[in-house]
Amino acid sequence: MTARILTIGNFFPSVTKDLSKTFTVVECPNRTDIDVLSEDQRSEISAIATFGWAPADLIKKFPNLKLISSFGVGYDGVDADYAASKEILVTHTPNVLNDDVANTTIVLILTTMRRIIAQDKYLREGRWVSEGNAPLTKSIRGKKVGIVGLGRIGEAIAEKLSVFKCETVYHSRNQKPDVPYTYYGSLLDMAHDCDVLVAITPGGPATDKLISREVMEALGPEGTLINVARGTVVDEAEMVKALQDGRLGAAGLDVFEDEPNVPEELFPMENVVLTPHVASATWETRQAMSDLVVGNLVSYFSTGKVETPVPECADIPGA
Ligand code: NAP
Ligand code: 8YV
Repeated sequence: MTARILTIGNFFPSVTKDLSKTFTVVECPNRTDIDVLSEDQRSEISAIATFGWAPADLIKKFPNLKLISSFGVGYDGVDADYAASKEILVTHTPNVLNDDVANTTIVLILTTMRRIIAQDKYLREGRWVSEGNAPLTKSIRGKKVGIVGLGRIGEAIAEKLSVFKCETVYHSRNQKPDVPYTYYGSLLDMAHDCDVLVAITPGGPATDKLISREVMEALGPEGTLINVARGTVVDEAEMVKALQDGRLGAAGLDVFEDEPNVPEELFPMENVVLTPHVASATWETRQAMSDLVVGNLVSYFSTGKVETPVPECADIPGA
């Protein structure tokens, strides 16, 4: 009997097509479809492909699960510790998205600092004609940019920033050997010294509200906050207040605490640029991520080894 794979969510058609060459695919486009599966059907599932969602309660429903292949590099919605405790492997899709996520970050920095959305609106409203030239904005050149989380994507952002002649510094729990960027053990000190702060850490409890009111106030009225990590990494309610009061200068945000809901107070703010969690959302990158979701499944069931396990599963056979 071929292995049965459960797909949760709307994957590219190529994913179902590729998986069907080797496996029997059970599709659940909506999470509620899972409730319709009988106990027998659930016990036949050997692996799950999912968009970053597999809490312990879901994992418990599948007694013969061997592998969770998650789409996305961030897997804060997958209970990897619980999975590992049950010898279930978890994989994710690192590296293939570094370039597009870093590009989106650069676009957000520039769009926010140069007020491109507001400038476009100024022109369309006829204000160039009626009021003359639009207000001046801030240059990125020579600015100090603090990266919170100099991992795979953080490093890609730092490399791209060098083209703009920025001074890049970083904060993470561990200092990295062999990187040409100044390390700050204290996030607060780094925020105080920076013009721009870029959050690009994982989500989850360890980074919950890491960008606190104090950090935003240290960044200050002239500072720009960019969040491409997870909404939970920034204290969103405090961010809204800080932007309203002018204690924080500007923000470029791709991720939010309660997606797809975004605080409406942000909508009229011309110093804020909002994108709907699209940092990796190009056809090319999403195809590469899809291929890796499939690749991990095919590799596991044909060789016993996966391509890109998450660190929590390092000790499980196949990782
Ligand atoms: P990575 O290589 O694992 O890098 C994560 C970095 O964050 C590391 O430098 C890590 O260093 C640091 N970090 C982790 N916990 C921290 C903490 N509590 N305080 C300070 N720094 C901490 O991951 P990646 O591939 O670069 O991806 C990073 C994240 O970006 C993903 O997990 C995801 O949340 C987000 N992302 C968002 C999008 C989007 O569409 N907006 C797309 C892709 C990824 P230390 O361990 O030394 O602290
Ligand atoms: C994903 C992301 O596309 O990789 C991540 O961590 O946030 C995005 O690239 C998104 O999570 C959709 O599942």
